[in-house]
Amino acid sequence: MFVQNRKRFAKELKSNAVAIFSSNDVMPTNADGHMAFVQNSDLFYLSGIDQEETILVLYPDANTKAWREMLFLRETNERIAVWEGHKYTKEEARKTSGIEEIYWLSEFETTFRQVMTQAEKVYLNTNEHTRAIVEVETRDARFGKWCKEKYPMHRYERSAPIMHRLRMVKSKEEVELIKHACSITEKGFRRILPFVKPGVWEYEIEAEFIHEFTRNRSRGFAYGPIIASGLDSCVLHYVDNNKQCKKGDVILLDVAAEYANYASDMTRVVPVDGKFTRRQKEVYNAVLRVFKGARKMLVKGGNIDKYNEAVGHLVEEELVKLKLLTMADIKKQNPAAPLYKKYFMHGTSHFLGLDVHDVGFFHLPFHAGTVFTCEPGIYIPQEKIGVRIENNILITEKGNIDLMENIPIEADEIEELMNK
Ligand SMILES: [Mn+2]
Repeated sequence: MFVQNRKRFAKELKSNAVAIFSSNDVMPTNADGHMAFVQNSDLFYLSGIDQEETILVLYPDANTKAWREMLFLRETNERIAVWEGHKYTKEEARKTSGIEEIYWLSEFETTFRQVMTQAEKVYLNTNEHTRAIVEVETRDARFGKWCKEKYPMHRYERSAPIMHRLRMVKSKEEVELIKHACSITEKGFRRILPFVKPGVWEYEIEAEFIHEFTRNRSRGFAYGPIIASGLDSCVLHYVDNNKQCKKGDVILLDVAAEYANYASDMTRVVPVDGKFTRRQKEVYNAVLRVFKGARKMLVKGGNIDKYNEAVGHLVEEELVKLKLLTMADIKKQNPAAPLYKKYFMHGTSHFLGLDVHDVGFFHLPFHAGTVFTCEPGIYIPQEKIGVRIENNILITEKGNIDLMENIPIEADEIEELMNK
């Protein structure tokens, strides 16, 4: 998979160009603490190396064959082995990445200097995710500054647009990994259904999920889990997960597992006492109809603006049935600020892959091989009912496949499993 990924990337480069990718930093906390390491997704996509202080250099047109693909690793020693544990040996890195030329980091500057005497263009990697707020300088950014200062006369190019195009279309292998992440998420959801009872604490539900994820070889949550009961089911990014769940309330669960660095992303809503009230079920089924309608529209050639507009109309219809809006209100509304947004204020879909909000281009038509989330919702704070239903959908040549089709979604099935 990583060999193929590099081949695809190399094809997109201009002639006589070198591209450099750096791993992420190990992020500090306090004192001598640090956060769990999270690899740079582009470096991982192109090498499979999940280790700090790694540099990947790709120079497909190099005359010197050894320069076409090079990987620089942190040199391990007995002390590191004792204190931090195992790090990649050159042989292991070769096996994982399929790259022949593996060096220690100490050799980087001299090797890179030689490469730069021949390469004319340099592709640097920047975080160009549309929603990224980058306050902390990344290793990629630091390298870019260093490189431009040291080699000011080269022509600089951006890797990000290439990476976004490549990563938005998943290979068979990637789809299998996302599917596997979905299947672990399913196990977690099935585990908590009979566990949820009035009086349970939100963090206890979180603990059940992580137990199931970890024992299935997931490294954990694909993103900060949202376990939101009662009024907080209407808070889109509630992550406190510290309340006791009360009889008569719903719990919104936006929780999913990662597997092999690939994310899944699921949302379900369950009644605390195992039985939805009539009104809760009405809202739940309204969102479920919107979900099913939206899912049908995730097909090759689709357009995100038209899709969002169409989903908006489905939500409008349901809001009228729920007596939250009237047709008269809708006829008078400002089309630039439709009234349904009061109850459904977020987008319906985002790209999914190595990152939960994966990279990709929304201005391009939907591609076969893209995995989208489908996650409509209706939030009614005055009734303490927030419902979002979210599955992960693979667009194919002729339609789509719901990668979470095995995860219980019908209200009746959820109730049944809770009362088993
Ligand atoms: Mn999502």
